[in-house]
Amino acid sequence: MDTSEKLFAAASEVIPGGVNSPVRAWRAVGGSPRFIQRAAGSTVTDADGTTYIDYIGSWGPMILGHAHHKVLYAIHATMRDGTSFGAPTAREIEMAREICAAAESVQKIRLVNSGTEATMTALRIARGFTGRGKIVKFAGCYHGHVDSLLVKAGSGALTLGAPDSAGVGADTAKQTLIARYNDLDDVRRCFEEHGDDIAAVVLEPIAGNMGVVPSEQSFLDGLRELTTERDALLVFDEVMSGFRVAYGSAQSLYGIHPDLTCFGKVVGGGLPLAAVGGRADVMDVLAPLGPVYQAGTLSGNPLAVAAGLATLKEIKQPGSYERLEAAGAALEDGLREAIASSGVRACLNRVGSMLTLFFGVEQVRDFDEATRCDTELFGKYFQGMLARGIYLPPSAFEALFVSLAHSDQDIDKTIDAARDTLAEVAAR
Ligand code: KE4
Repeated sequence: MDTSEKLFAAASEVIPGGVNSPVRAWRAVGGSPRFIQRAAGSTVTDADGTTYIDYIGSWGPMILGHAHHKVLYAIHATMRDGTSFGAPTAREIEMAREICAAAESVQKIRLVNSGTEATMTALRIARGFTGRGKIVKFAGCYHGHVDSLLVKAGSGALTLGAPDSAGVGADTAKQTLIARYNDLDDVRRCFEEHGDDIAAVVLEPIAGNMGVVPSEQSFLDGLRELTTERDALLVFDEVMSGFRVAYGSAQSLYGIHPDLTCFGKVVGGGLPLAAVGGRADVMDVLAPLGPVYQAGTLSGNPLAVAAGLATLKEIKQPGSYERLEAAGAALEDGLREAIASSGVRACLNRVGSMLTLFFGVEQVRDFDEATRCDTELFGKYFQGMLARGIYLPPSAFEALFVSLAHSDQDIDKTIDAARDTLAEVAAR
């Protein structure tokens, strides 16, 4: 047994499944998860000292690359004055102003500690503001482990083949209506059947949790029109796409103003920070102003806000998103060539620096098409790439993330590894 295997055995005695988040257990791809000891730039190094080019990037936050000196400095300079006060700080105003300036639709925000908290709060705000009970979500979208959103969920739930979690009460699930992603008629059906009781429609404007599946412009335009018409709120879950696909997030690419937006990952720079924000009249239902309660011991934590601000300041520099687009495009082109030369049936969806390779299918526009992909072949591809020093998300239903730290050499090495791995799996 190597060190990671020994650590996994030890972890499994005291942590369910040996991990603190299910997708990390590699159940979908086999083998024993690598226990990571350190990371820098585009690489992670495991407990045996093996270094890999990393495309998980902590599932999105590491857009600058790991251990960026400006982020580390910001954390270090902040922690000398203490780590948490449970009281307001000036830095939280700076973060709130930065998010409001970046996203036109956001007039006020509340900082929380995780994407799950952000989406959970967004639903409660929507129900409190509208006085209605039902929520429309889309099969394959994942919004964290909120009870009412763990219905036909993506990400780790889908990876483990459990898109509907146990433990979510039937009454709760009844309040969640499921529609097909990129299918406006399906949403209209929900409103025809439950229109006056729908508080909100929530979605990832660029889905990353059934693999990367971007919304179509007409779909989002239609959702905006329909929710406005029916006095329901439009909630964008940009926990993954926020500050990832553009500084103005996905909503700036589509020119849509949702009523509420959830942010996470990049906005915290790798520390626990997320946010829910939007129209001031909607956000003002939150306590202590309004009747919708929400709270958090570590909300707006000084270290997390400092790490997030340092990350946003750096990614905001001119040329950052152009570099991410160029690196993402180079990787996409190389992977497409490798697929073509291997003869393996696969398709690839990409938006900027987030992309997914789907095996065994020609296109993926929604959950049904995503779930037809060949997850077994993905497992073989994952292991082949790992053996060649490339560390991919251990699930066919996740996004691969390129960071500013990924060099042209990293991309070239990844493409070479993919070419060899695809040839290997095609030969089997
Ligand atoms: P967290 O509670 O994990 O911070 O955020 C939940 C969440 C909400 N919305 C979207 C669009 C998300 O992608 C996520 C979390 N993403 C997964 C990976 N796809 C986190 C990784 C994990 O669960 O370990």
